[in-house]
Amino acid sequence: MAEFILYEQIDKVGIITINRERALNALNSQVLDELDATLDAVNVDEVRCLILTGAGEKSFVAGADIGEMSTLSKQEGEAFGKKGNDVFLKIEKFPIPVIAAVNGFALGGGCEIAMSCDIRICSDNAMFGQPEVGLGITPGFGGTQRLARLVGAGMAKQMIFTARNIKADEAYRIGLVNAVYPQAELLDAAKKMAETIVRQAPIAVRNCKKAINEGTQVSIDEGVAIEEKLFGDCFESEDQREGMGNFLKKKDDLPMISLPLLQGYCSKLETSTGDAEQSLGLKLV
Ligand code: CO8
Repeated sequence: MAEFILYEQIDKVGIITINRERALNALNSQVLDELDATLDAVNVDEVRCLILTGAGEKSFVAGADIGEMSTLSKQEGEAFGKKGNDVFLKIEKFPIPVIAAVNGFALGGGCEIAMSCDIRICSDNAMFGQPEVGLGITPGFGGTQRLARLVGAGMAKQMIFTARNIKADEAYRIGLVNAVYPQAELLDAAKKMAETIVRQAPIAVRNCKKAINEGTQVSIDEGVAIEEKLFGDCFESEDQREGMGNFLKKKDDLPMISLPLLQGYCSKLETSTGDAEQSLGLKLV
């Protein structure tokens, strides 16, 4: 039984909560191990989207545990970096989408774990930053890499070199988060987004994640080749047959109208037959 990680499944959505509130959910080795084990235990045939958040209303994750790091040797430092990186890469490559609901401080390792998720939304009291250089270290859980990829090298360098924390509105402005919500509404907003995702065709969603993740690391030619392969993979699947079948069926179910009638109607409204067909939900016969 995990001490610092809570896991809850609501229908097809899994919610992972980092639950070490007395240390503002800072990541020590135990938290990382428990998070790793929790991810391994998620049944991805049942769960189609994950939400990652922190316990309480003050902090998402206030970084890697400074107490634990303070006495590390060079080798131990590197090993601790690898431990975090392995878990964060597992999140990034997780077969289903992961939404970070950033409910407060996301500093150092906290900003880094949020960036390993597919989508970030945050509360209005959230604060992001990579304060490592002030502690005499570099970001060690992927911050130099993911921040530069997300907000551009110039902005990432400014944030990392100055160790300046930024508030939710600035994080939104630079594209580090997709949306900002009042604290009390954040988790519901994350659930709503997750519910919208789980209503889509699951194989297609997984393939989109893979195509974006893999495609953004390579040339455009290689990227579109990755997409072609994953696009092709969707065909002959139940999702594709059902998804396209439903669309065509809906078209069949539309009320019918003859061309002369539609033309007469359109000339009165001064609109095109195509527009009228669409906006009125009619099928031309
Ligand atoms: N590590 C350990 N404990 C922490 C951390 C942390 N990162 N952050 C907060 N805490 C603890 C505090 O020590 C305190 O514990 P206690 O009550 O026992 O004294 C408790 O949480 C509450 O914190 P504060 O009293 O400081 O709360 P405030 O509201 O006054 O301040 C802050 C909140 C501003 C978030 C402040 O706690 C702070 O600055 N925390 C540190 C933030 C930080 O620098 N994070 C980056 C850490 S470095 C990092 O993440 C590197 C990642 C890569 C590692 C690679 C390894 C090789």
